[in-house]
Amino acid sequence: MNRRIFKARNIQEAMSKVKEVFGPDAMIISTRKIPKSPRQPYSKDMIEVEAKPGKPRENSEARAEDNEIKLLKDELVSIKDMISVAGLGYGMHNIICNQFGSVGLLASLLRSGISESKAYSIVHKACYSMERDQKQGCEVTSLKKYVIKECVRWIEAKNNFKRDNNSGVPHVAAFAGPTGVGKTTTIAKLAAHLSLRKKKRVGLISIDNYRVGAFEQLKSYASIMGLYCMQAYSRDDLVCALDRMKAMDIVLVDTAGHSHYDKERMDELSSVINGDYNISVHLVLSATTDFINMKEATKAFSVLKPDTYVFTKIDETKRCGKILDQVSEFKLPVSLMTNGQKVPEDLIIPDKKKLLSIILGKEQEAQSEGSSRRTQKYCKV
Ligand SMILES: Nc1nc2c(ncn2[C@@H]2O[C@H](COP(=O)(O)OP(=O)(O)OP(=O)(O)O)[C@@H](O)[C@H]2O)c(=O)[nH]1
Ligand SMILES: [Mg+2]
Repeated sequence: MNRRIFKARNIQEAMSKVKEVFGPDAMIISTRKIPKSPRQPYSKDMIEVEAKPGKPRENSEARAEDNEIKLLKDELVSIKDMISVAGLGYGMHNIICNQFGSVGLLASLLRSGISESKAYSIVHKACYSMERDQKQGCEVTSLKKYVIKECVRWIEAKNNFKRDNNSGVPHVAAFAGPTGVGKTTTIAKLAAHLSLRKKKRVGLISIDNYRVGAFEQLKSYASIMGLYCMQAYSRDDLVCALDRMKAMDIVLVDTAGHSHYDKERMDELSSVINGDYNISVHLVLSATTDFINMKEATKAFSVLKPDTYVFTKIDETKRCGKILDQVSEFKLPVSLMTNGQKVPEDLIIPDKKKLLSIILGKEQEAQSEGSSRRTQKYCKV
């Protein structure tokens, strides 16, 4: 028998019954709450789960049934997904019984690294919008589309380095963030992109006077690309360096990484880059950092009034979903992402679609498909 109905008191119990009969690869077809009999109004709540084995059987009957089930593909939920969702709070029991179609979507948001509360709120709102449209007689698409729409609402991408500069003064962009997140490397990648591909006049300034060799690191990239590079020790030095670079289209300023708990260094940095020079600030965060630490770093670096986010090291995690938590908590557009150590290749200037596919993990899925594509990078600028 390919399909079977299981009755249980809760999802967890139903899942263990399904697993016992069909094994860990079982697929869940539907769930529902069993209505109470009027003769037994005080009986315990019971649920019903319809499941099938995970691997199709080789006979024609099973194949015919699988074709039928293929039509429901998006509605099928693996036992693993069901267990991961059933273990959460947030009224999951109701979602599983009343909005079964959303369980797979919820599990997939969780797998991409979006927090439980955010994933739940996205799916909940998507279900609500879909029901509202149905009630109003509007044509509705799949729930998946409503979920995507809900995710898109939170994200914004902005190519901050594209603007044509007719103002006569260079666009000055400073990159700040915790230690070792990839500020200098990102500047080198962006400088190469802007100067070699976009034919802009690019200047580099390092105000990192803490780490030994920091200036030399930036300078060596500058010499390879034939770019002008200066070091500044103070606000006055920076003003002087900017004055000498006033013929540039864009000046990229590298700052020293420091702990976001170091208030003194934060104030010092703020006094150098904030002020009347109209310097845009880009907060660089590593995608490998957990959401709590990202949040704390953002709070601390907010004294610099950042204009955009730069998310680095997305190649080092399969869970970029936390970026959605981050951008919805502290709303700023994403200007750049980086996906590797290679300069200048590993740089992405995302549009909204690209950003969403990275957040939802679609890029990584594509990357791990097939050996020829395995070495391919996400997208080059
Ligand atoms: N895997 C990976 N590594 C990266 C990426 N970007 C930078 N790195 C590596 O991260 C390390 C630190 O990079 P830096 O550019 O020196 O970082 P930083 O933020 O300037 O560091 P401090 O100035 O010391 O705060 C280097 O080994 C880089 O090659 C990336 O996108 N992916
Ligand atoms: Mg650096």
